[in-house]
Amino acid sequence: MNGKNDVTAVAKDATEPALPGGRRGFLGKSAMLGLAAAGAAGSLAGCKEEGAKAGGKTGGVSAAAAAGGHEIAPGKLDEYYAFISAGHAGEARILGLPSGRTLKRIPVFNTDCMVGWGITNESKAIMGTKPDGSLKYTTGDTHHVHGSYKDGTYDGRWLFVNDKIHSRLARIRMDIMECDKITELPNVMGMHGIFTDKRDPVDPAINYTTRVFCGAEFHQPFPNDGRDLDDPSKWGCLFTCVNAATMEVAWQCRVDGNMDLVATSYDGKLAASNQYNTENAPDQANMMAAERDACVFFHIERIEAMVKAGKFTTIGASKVPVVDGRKAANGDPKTALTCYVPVGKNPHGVNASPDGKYFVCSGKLSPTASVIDLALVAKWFAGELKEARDAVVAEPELGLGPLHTAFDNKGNAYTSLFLDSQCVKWNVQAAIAQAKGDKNAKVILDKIDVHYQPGHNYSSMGETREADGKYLNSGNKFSKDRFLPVGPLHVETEQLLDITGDKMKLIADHTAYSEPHDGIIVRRDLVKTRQIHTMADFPNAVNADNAGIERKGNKVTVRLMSQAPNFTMPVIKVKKGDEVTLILTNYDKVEDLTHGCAIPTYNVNFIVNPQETKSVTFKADHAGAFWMYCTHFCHALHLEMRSRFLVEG
Ligand code: K7E
Ligand code: CUA
Ligand code: CA
Repeated sequence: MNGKNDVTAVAKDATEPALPGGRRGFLGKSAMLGLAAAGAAGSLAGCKEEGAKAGGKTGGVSAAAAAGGHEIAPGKLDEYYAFISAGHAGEARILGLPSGRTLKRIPVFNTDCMVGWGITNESKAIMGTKPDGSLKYTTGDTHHVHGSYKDGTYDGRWLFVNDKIHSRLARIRMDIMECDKITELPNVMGMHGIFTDKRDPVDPAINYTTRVFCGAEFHQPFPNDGRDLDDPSKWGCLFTCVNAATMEVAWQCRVDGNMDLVATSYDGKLAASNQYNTENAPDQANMMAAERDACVFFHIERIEAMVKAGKFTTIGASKVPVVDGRKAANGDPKTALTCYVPVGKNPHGVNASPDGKYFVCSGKLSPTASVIDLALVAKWFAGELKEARDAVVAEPELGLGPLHTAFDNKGNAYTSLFLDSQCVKWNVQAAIAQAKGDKNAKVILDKIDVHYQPGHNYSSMGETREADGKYLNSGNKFSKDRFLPVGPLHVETEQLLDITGDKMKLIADHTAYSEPHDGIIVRRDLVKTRQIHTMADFPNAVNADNAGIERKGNKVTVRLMSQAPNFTMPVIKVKKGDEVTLILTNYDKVEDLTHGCAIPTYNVNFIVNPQETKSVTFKADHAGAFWMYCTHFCHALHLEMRSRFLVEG
C-alpha cells in the first residue's frame, strides 16, 4: 500500500478502455487507493454497461418497494423537510421527504429573477456590492447546509451554508426561508466544510448555537497580494470561527495541512476537520504521498482564551485575530490548541455520532473509516494519552471510496462508497470490538447498490441527538440510465432508502438539478415558518401617507403599493437621466398572495410577498412608454394588473 506505486498504477489503467469485468471489477483490480486521479475517469468509461446491469438488478427491488414506499397522496404533507445544497448552482433547496417534492429554491450566492435576488436593493446589500453598486460576485458553490441547535437538536432558527468559490458563509432565516446575511472570510480559499457548534465549551447556560466553524481547503499566501507566488511552501490554511448571531468573523487558527469537512461535538468543546493534504503539497501526486493523513481537532476553549489574552497576530488588512495551531507551536498537549489524529489516506468527510461519543472520518483513498473516540481526544489534550493515534478506536474496512457517514438511533453507521456505488451499513460498537480483537464481531450488516457514485448521504435527524433511523438519502453524482436522457448533462439522483429494518430498502429515485452535495433531514414539527410578513419590519414600507413620487434633483423615489389586482399608481412619469428608486409594498394580507413587478427593457423583475417591501434603483436612460406589470399570478385580473411607466425624452 505504497502511495507512489498506487499513483503509477492508476495512471496506466486510466488510459485503458473500459474492461469487460465492468466498473467494480476494474476498480477492484487496479489500485483501490488510486481513485482520485483517474479512478473517476475509469469508472465513467465503464459505467454505461455496468449501470444497465446494476439498474436491472436493483430496479426490481426499487419498483417493488415503491408500492409501500415514499408516495405522499395529493393534499397530504410530508413528514420531513430536507435542506440541501446546490453546488455550483449557488443556491439552497428545500425538499419534502419522503415524497422528494421540491418545495423551494432559496437563492443565496446566485442571482434569481423569480424572486429578484441580486436585483432588489435589499438582496444586493446582503450579497455585497462594488463601489458602483453592481454585485461583487454573481457566482457561488454551496456544499454544506447545517442548522442551528438547541439541546442537541434543531431549534428551527437558522440554516448556514458555505460558498466554496469565494469563501463566504451565508445564513438563512428559517421562519421565512430567505438568506439574511453573507460574510466573506478573510485570508482563506476554498472554504468547504462548515458546522454549527451545539453548545458553548464553557458556559453551560449557552446550550445552543453561537458559532459556525469553517474549514479552508486550499493553501494560499498570507496575505494573498501577489507575494510568494512561486513558493507554495509559504502558503497556508486557516480554520475560521464566525459568530452565528452577528455573522462577524471571531477568530482564525492556522493549521498544518488543509481542511475539508467539519464536525462539532455535542458538548461544545471540540470541532474537527478532516485533512487530505497533510503533505502541504501544491500538486495532486504529492497530496497522495503520505500513507496517512489526519483529522485535526480544535480545542475551542483554549483558542478563545488565547485570543482573549491578546496572544494572536493578524494578516494583511484583516483585523481578525489569528492563533497558531501548527504542530511546531503546539508541542505540549496540555496547552495545545490542536490535536492531529492520524487517519486513513486522503480522508473525505467527518461526521459526529448522535450519542456524542465518536467522530467517523472516511478514508476515500483507504477502504476504511476511522472511528475516533472523543473522550480519548480530550484525554490527549489533558496530557493523558500518549499518541493522538490512540484515539482511533476502530478502523473497519468498509469498501472502496468511503466518503460520508450518517447514523441511525441504534448505533449503526451508513457510509457512502463512491467507487463501489454502494451504501454500507455497519455497527460502530462491533467495529470497536473487532479492533480490540473480537473475531466474531459482525461489523458489516448490509450493503446496497445506489445509482451511481454516491457522495454525501444523510439520515433523518441523523445529525442530532434525535436521530430516528427512518430514512437515509443517498446523493449520487451520476444518474445515467435512471432517467430519460436530456442531452449531455444528466439529472442527478437523490435516492431515498428506508433504514428501519435490518436490510436497507431503496424506495425512491428523486431527481435533482446539478449539483447538490450535502443536506439535513429535519422533522417537520421543528420548522415553524411565517406566511405573512410584518410590515413594521421594513423601515422603507410604503403607506397611504407617503405613497407617490418624490423628486430631489434628478433622484426620483417612487413609492408604490400593490393590492390585488392593482398597483396604486396607474401612471408613473420620470425624465430621461433620472435615477429612479422604486419602492413597492405589498398591502395584501392574504396567505400566498404574492405580486411581481417587472419593467420591460429596464431589467427590473422581483416579487413582493404579503406585507413585504422591496425596492430597486436604476437609471432611466432611455425614453419611452413601458408597461410595468405584475409577474406573479395573483388574481383573475392579474393580466390587467399593470401601470404605465413613462420616461420623457
Ligand atoms: Cu461534495 Cu461535502 Cu463538498 Cu463530499 S463534499 S461529496
Ligand atoms: Cu398581482 Cu399578479
Ligand atoms: Ca494526503
